[in-house]
Amino acid sequence: HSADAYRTDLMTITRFVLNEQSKHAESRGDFTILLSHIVLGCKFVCSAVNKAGLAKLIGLAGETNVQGEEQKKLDVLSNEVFVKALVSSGRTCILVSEEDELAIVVEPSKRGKYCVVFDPLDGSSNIDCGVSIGTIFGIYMIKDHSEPKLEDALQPGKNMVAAGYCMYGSSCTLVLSTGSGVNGFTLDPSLGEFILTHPEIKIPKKGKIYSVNEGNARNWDAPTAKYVEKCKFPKDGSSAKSLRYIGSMVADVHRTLLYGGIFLYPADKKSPNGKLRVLYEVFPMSFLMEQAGGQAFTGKERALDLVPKKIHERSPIFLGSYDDVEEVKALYAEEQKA
Ligand code: P6P
Repeated sequence: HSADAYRTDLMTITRFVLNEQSKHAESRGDFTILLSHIVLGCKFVCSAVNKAGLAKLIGLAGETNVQGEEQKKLDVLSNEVFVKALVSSGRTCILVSEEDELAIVVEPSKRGKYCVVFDPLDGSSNIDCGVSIGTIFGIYMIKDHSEPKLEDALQPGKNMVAAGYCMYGSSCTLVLSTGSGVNGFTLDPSLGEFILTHPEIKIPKKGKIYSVNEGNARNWDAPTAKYVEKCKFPKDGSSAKSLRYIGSMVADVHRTLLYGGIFLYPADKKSPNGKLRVLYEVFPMSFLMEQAGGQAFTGKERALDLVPKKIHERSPIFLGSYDDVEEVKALYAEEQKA
């Protein structure tokens, strides 16, 4: 009976958010409207990514983005889709995209009370070989005042009201937190709806997997080197962890969230702040990890406490199962004392 009930009682992401919404008496549906526009963007990118091979969308757009990386057509397309969807929602006032050097201030007639930071297509270097890639986003509420200011986007991650990612892989999965837990939704292409498939995701307290680019090992600092050594040659007789590294943050983080373990992109001599961007990679993933019972650490502090100074600044990040990140914190604390 329960199976039948489930099939007819489809919990779509929109219904889910409306239910969440009803818990906040004062809200007037603005967040639901904003989210529905983000969902629309994800559906579009999902279809474009799946058609990429056929539609010859692959290949360089000839321009390079602010990161100095070759910009593939799908990057450009995805960014335009999300910017247009967010502006047309009428619920945003300032946007930060990985693809745009400057923050986008929304025209006055279309302004709302949210700031959205996003990477429209993270892991895009993997597009051509079909590895899963994704959209990552974080949402802040703006303090009421006349003109949107850059500091509205430079808030610590703990101020986020919501965060999530959409992974474009064998299926299209959207993982979202609005501050009371983490839920996963899978796109049913026949309905064009995201259906609740992973209710109340909780990350295992400890995991058996570590996820890092070992190719950078020569440049790691001592605590990171010690931690990775411990994963490979545990002293306490426990079994070594497995290494799983896809090189696409959304895919590596999604696996970590569901299976447990730790994902790390540490600082190294070449990149003292690591590689991943604070606003639209580190903060949203750290927000999700904490909401799922895990934690996120920069090597110095709780990731969500960091106050960014620039919209594209980077930070080292260690995130995942609570106990695994705790071990990293202990090693950095030891180094502080030494
Ligand atoms: P590396 C992809 O380009 C990305 O921004 C993240 O998605 C991914 O986690 C990271 O870079 C991979 O970096 O240096 O290991 O190739």
